[in-house]
Amino acid sequence: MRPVKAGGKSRARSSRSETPLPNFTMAFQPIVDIETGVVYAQEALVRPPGGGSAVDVLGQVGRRSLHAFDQQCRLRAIKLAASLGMRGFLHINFLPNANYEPAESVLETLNAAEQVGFPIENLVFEVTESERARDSQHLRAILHEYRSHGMMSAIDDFGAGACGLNLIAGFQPDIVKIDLALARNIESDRVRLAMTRYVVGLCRELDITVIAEGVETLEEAAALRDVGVRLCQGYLLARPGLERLPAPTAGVVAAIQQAQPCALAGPFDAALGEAPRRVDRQPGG
Ligand SMILES: [Ca+2]
Repeated sequence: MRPVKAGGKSRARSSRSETPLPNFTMAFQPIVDIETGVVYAQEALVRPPGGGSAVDVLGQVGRRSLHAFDQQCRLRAIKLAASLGMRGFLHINFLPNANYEPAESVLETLNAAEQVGFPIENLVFEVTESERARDSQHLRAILHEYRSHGMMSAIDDFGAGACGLNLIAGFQPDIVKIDLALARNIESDRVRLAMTRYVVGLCRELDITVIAEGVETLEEAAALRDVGVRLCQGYLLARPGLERLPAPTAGVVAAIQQAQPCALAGPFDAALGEAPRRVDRQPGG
């Protein structure tokens, strides 16, 4: 791939940062295919150098430093993932409210990936609903720019905001991550089960991959399995690992596969199950 030069605008923006950027590193948390046990992707999460909460780092980032910090985060994530020999998809979070210019935003990412030989097509950018709602036209332009370079996008925390369906109407992401609040105790909640089943059906029809996040118990995982969710992330499968790529907890995938059917879920519509699924696309590189 041709080297890409970052524009002067980007440097100017970084240099007007008001506060120095805090020290930070990255943890990774896997997204696991519960049908095969394969790690489908790893999500990069900001952490203080010795471990702890992302809030401890983000609280030190001034408003005018958000963009520079966001760029640093993705560079760090890509470089660290490459140095750890990551093979699958790498999910990176868009920092809410960072000021992006579509073309500019993509250049440093392309440069970083190229520097360390990380395949561009394995990058997935997660955007929260709230971020999209703030300025959906602008964000759509950014996501189109990323897509034009072969990168993927995911709507994060889907279902947490008020306008999830409007988002999908305006821009079809590659991936939808169902908000962890929908997974909580889903096995005993007819409403959450129905909503999740609906999202799964909708996404299959639109060729969008579904990921359930915040999966904490075997019962939740079994209920998600029974409404057709195949990709799961959460403490049940693996906690985030500081500067390492965690594998799923030993035996957990087999336990999910063998878990009793969820009594409330009922049989999953076989016709839906035959639709093509983006999960069949394997990461390159
Ligand atoms: Ca996320």
